Amino acid sequence: MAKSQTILITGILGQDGSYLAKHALQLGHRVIGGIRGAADDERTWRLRHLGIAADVEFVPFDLLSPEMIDRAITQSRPDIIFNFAAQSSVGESFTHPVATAEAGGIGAVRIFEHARACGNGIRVFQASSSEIFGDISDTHHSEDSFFNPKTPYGATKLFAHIMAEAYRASYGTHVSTGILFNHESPLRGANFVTRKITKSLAQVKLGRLERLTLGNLDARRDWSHAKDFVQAIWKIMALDKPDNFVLASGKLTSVRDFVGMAAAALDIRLDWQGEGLNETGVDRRTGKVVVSVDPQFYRPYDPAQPAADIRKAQRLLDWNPSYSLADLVGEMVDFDLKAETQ
Ligand code: NDP
Ligand code: GDR
Repeated sequence: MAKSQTILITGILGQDGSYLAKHALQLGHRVIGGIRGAADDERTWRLRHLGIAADVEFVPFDLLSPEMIDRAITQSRPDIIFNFAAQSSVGESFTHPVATAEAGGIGAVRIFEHARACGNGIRVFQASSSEIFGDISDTHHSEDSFFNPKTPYGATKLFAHIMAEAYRASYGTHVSTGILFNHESPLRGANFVTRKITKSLAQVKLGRLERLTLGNLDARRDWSHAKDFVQAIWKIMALDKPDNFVLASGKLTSVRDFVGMAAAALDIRLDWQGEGLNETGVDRRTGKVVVSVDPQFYRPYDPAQPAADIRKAQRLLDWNPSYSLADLVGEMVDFDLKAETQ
């Protein structure tokens, strides 16, 4: 992508949209962000943190509004659309399944349809998710695995994923997908487990919070840095042929171990005691319980996440994650400690 292009990013106020906007601006492209509601200081905090809020143009955009989708794309005339907008919380999809499906499923198809209908070669990136794998017995998840999601969020993302393939096959539309495993950063929403952990433990360290309460400590996830994924996503969109790519680190870590790493980065030595709902993390120095389990954070269904197979991305994108999990945890903890003391 040598010449300057117009990039439309839906969900630009979220974690991935913000990092992608920064990446595109650094490369000299024009960035237009689709947002619902006002671009006020509170909602643009990620763009402001990255120092790019003034460099981005905004258009009104809501996945639930066909008119707004059409108007945003017609007015922006983008070369590439990065569709990051979605109700992105798996937990929340259990309480809002219809809104999750309408936005992440039908909303995505409306974008593909616009790209097809305008016929001028708009490229679209669709953010698919490792949640589309669901309950499968393969040891490694690749682009060709069987998909068997069991959460409303996962089913929604699979619908959009398969529609992306249908648009490629049926109409030749340039729609690529990233089957994204978990990726985190200091800009991660505090409703996701990693940021909840780093933010809460920073508060515990500063004496502002008694304890961090979590759900399933045994859940394992493949956590990468969002910045690494943005690099790969950009490479996907530079390929002449649209395709699907699994992006991940290939390493699984439990929520319990992530808590241990974040605590260690804050110089808190944790001893785990008890089991199940009675499990606690005790600060060895003070003897106080600083981590406990609360059933309200358990999900009705929480599929295990087996290891990812990232060989296709390694081979065709010449990509590998550059951040270790320890680097990621350290960066998140530093950010939260600083934010809490400002
Ligand atoms: P975030 O939750 O940080 O950002 C999602 C953005 O979507 C928010 O800016 C939100 O806007 C916007 N949005 C939500 N609903 C609508 C709607 N109806 N119309 C328009 N915009 C809407 O997510 P991430 O940046 O972490 O993820 C980006 C994408 O990648 C998402 O689609 C997510 O499902 C997917 N994904 C993410 C992974 C991860 O680990 N981060 C892994 C796999 C997939 P507002 O600011 O107004 O709330
Ligand atoms: P996930 O991320 O569901 O994988 O979806 P999340 O951080 O919400 O949960 C990861 C695992 O941690 C367990 N968990 C908790 N989760 C939250 N949020 N809060 C808690 O208190 C808690 N305690 C334990 C969960 O049960 C789960 O097993 C993310 C999102 O970014 C999706 O958009 C994306 O598609 C997937 O990653 C891949």
